[in-house]
Amino acid sequence: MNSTALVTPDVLSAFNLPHDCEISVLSGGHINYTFLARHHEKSIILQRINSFVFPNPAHIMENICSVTSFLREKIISRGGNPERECLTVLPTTDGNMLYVDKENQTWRCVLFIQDTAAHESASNLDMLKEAGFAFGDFQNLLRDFQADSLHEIIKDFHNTPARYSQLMEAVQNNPVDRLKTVTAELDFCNSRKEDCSWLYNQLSANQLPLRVTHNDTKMSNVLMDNVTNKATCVIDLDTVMPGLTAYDFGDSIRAGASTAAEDEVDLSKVNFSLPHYDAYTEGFLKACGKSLTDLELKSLPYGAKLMTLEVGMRFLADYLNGDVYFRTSYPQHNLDRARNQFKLVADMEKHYDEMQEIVYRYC
Ligand code: GN1
Ligand code: MG
Repeated sequence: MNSTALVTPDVLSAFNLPHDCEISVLSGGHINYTFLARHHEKSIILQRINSFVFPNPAHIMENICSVTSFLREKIISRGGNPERECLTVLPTTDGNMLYVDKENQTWRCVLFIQDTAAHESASNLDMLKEAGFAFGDFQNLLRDFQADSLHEIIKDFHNTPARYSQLMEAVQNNPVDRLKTVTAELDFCNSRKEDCSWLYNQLSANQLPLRVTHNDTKMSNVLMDNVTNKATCVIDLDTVMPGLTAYDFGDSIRAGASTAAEDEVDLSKVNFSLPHYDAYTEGFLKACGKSLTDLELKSLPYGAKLMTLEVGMRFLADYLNGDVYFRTSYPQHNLDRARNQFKLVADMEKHYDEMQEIVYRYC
């Protein structure tokens, strides 16, 4: 089915959009459906929220609205343009942040930021530096926000030992009989079981501060200005929650310092790039380095390794569970993604000391 058909006239009316809008799909995400609705000069983004992944969309919108209004004030007070530098949620005609359609699907609408684009990967190192700066700035602007006032949208989202347990549960249940195909991948995870707990233990012992984190800090979640190539706005705020700096830094490195796409099957093309890591780290620490504790700085490279291992375990668990969480294009898609991420983990482990040195160089 062409997914643009999901955008029914009712959905358009709910957000006061004309029925002859031109609708196109904005691809990239594995979870929500995202559409661009254009009408003459006006463009907005419509999203159908995945209710399996996000059972409480109202909580998402509460988090997004409180974080964006806080950011807006900060952006104004430093002389910026909040409509370009911050996500703006557009309410329905009756003033709600969400619309539930006849199929019981939940929709929201945000302002499209003109002359910007989301890029799946960085075409040069400056782009990575920009993305690093944008996510570091996001964190820095929110440093006085009461992190624990936010809803925990997905429980244990970056709790790596819990993700390991979920993988073990999938192994036990083996609901679609795929277990026999993943022996090497499970060995890889099992031999890193102890590593999974490092960040979690530091957090539990109050050694690392709880921050407002984005939790899905890939390149494509920063809009870049088409003219200046500067990072303009951090988007996809669904998973903004209390978390650790190492989650955001780490997830960016996972996605941005790989030499190949997340589902590249030729693993000889999947390598960890130190120059990419260096560029991102420079941008990130320039924006927020001064507000990080010594242990937070030390935790950053570990975050890169753990976020990569973690999403690899999530892909593997979803493969074993029959692809119920991440959208896939072919039966082995999640397994290919998992293998790809594990290759990256192994590569990061080889470069760990250099990763640590680069952090200290920029702080
Ligand atoms: C999902 O849908 P997308 O691409 O924004 C996932 C992230 C993963 C990412 C892997 C809510 O994000 O945690 O890192 O896929 N989001 C959720 O590409 O699970
Ligand atoms: Mg996302």
